[in-house]
Amino acid sequence: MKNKILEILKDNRDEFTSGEKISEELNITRAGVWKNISKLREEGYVIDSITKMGYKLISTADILSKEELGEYLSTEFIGKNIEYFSTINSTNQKAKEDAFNLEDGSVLIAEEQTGGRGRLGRQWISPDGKGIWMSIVLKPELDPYKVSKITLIGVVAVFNALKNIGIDSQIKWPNDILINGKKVGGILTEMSSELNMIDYIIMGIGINANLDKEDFPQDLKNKGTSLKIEIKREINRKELTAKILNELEKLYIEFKENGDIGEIIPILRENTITLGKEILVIRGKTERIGKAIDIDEQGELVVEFQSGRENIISGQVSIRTQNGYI
Ligand code: BT5
Repeated sequence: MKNKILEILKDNRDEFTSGEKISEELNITRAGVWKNISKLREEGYVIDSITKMGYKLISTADILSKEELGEYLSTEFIGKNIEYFSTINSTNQKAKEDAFNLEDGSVLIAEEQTGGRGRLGRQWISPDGKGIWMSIVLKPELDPYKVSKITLIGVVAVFNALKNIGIDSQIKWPNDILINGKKVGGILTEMSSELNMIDYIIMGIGINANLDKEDFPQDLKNKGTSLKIEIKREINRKELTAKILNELEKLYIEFKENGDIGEIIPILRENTITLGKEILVIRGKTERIGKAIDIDEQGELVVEFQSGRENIISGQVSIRTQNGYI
């Protein structure tokens, strides 16, 4: 009901709409209208009310609900189903729990995560109302072995969306987005599959949009940052979220056809700061030093080790440079 009232107010933004009109249109009592207006105000919507004239929407809330994202989204299926949470442990976790009942392209999004996760059991800090913490459920009919590439699609979707709003970023292969050498976002791809069939993929995307310096714990202050800190202005999270989903759908449709990511390889090659660097390739307990020399047509990182060249598939390893995070 609350959302229907919001819709009416949005459709009539230039004028006051009387409580009577709303109550008639939606077949609820005037008290019911008032109760829902109060709920909207609690969420952050600024709604003017004048006796005898009714209600007028002054400004919308800075929240990533379906209603707010809708006006920026231009997708066919990604985000057609959006599940919004003001707080949750982890959107990836929830998406995994519900995956079999969620349609292809469903998006779970939260204002805050209390147990946000990175790769290999790491933590992802996700403070309230400041970032973009979302998971997209994908169900392509592809061989499971092709799936590791999908992380790169996520990274490029974020990179393109940032560019689209005028922000230059860098990619750290395979799943990080950096600005000025510090991490502003990361992708966590998880999958459930049979031998030759994917049940579902959960692509978790975390973007530090409007975090302030004090939101980062001490050990992250030197390697993590936010868009707001770097470009010194508040980011419109709704716009950026929708642009990421718009970009993701474009790239994903190509990928879904045949599992090919040829189109994004030039973007990766040009913007991956890992290339040309001495890196530490960490796989479980083994660490090897090599030089990252290229990204091949499959999106694999080509590394020159002392023992010769090897291709590294995303998902297998962590990469560090000799002198710090990038
Ligand atoms: C990632 O892991 O970069 C994947 C992050 C995915 C987060 C999204 S949010 C929505 C969805 N739901 C979830 O629960 N997760 C996904 P990884 O490459 O393993 O990086 C994790 C490491 O980055 C940590 O060990 C910290 O050192 C650092 N870190 C943690 N929180 C951070 C933050 N907000 N910004 C920058 N660095 C962070």
